Amino acid sequence: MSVDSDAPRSGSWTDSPAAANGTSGRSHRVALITGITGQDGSYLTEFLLGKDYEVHGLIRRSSNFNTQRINHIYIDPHNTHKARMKLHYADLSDASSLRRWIDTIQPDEVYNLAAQSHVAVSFEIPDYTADVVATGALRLLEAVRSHVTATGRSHIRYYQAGSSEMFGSTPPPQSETTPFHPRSPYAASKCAAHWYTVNYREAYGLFACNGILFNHESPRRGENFVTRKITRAVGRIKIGLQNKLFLGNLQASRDWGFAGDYVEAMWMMLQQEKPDDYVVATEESHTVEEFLEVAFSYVGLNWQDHVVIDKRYFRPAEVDNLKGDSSKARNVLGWKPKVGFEQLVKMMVDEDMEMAKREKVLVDAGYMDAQQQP
Ligand code: NDP
Ligand code: GDR
Repeated sequence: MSVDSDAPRSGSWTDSPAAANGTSGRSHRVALITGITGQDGSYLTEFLLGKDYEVHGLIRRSSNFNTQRINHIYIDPHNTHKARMKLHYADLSDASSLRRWIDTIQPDEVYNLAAQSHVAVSFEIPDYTADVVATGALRLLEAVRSHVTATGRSHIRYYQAGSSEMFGSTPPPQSETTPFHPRSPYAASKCAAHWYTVNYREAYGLFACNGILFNHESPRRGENFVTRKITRAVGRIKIGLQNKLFLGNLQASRDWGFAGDYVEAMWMMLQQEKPDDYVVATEESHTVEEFLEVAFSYVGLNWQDHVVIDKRYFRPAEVDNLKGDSSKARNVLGWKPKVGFEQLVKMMVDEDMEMAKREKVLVDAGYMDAQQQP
């Protein structure tokens, strides 16, 4: 996939003077997404393209392709009439790149989804996590604010990807009024990003919203988050490519929903008359052990025969119990989840069974080592 790093400074998708004043003269609404290559970025892009948006994604340079989750919706930018998703190199640690792309793209909506999003990893690389998750959000807010000041495009709307991890050790149910007590460098950084967003709303009148999203999963979930780690293992164990699954704390409880449902809530927040903050959750909580039970038994396996506890997957400080109260999002936005817990687990297992079957073909043909596991 090629990245349009040489995008025009003016062209069919840049703003007309009318749009600069807040009335869009363009035929499509324009969204800018950071973290477009991630789980949520891919679902949000599909959702916005379905609503006839033009979608610009900022991607970071990587030595390997990192666009697997959006390859299926990519159309070569040379095909100007059809390509409505465009990619540009930038990084949340590089303020100049953020400002440049905001000025060039002139988006109507900005979704800040980029993050070093792994809680356990944030204990290993706390400095970097704070730089991207906390200061990165500040850099993007500042790029939007200075763009608005320079152009008068005050209709621009900003979404910040907040997290239930911010509640940390505060007991459930957690709502917008529940105090934060973060338990990791990641969660503390998300708290900072949350308050930067509130501050830019109050200080500059920016239309800026925090979505406080509880865990959401899918077949596109990163393979080192616990749900996907489990469903990948279920597929591989069932097909005979793996026998053991090493995990940490099985008693942690999470409010797990489906990512496809949650990106809709992000969009809904930016369609309201006034900017505000919303909790998005299923309002049901399950332990990791319960997830194991549903996933393994679905394919006729007993998880106790395969799971081994490994201390290395325990965290220096754990978040024991998350369960959201999303009544505000349900009442004000009219949002509610469509996919329930069991349906989600089975959807992930089904997809990972298919992936394991494809892997088995490669292993049997000698193209892949069965030990190569996530
Ligand atoms: P992922 O980890 O799947 O995706 C993170 C994205 O951020 C990737 O596109 C990644 O790029 C990009 N990224 C990482 N570092 C940088 C950087 N320095 N500059 C630019 N881009 C960067 O996360 P999710 O899709 O699951 O989550 C989306 C957002 O929502 C994140 O901010 C996460 O913290 C937050 N969140 C997620 C929840 C969940 O349950 N999924 C719940 C609550 C909040 P690359 O592909 O190159 O790695
Ligand atoms: P979380 O998700 O930390 O909630 O953050 P993760 O799936 O990593 O952990 C959930 C719970 O499972 C326990 N656990 C393990 N976790 C992992 N990753 N690997 C293991 O082997 C394992 N064994 C047990 C963890 O201790 C934890 O209690 C996710 C991310 O998407 C964040 O970006 C987001 O903000 C929050 O969800 C809401």
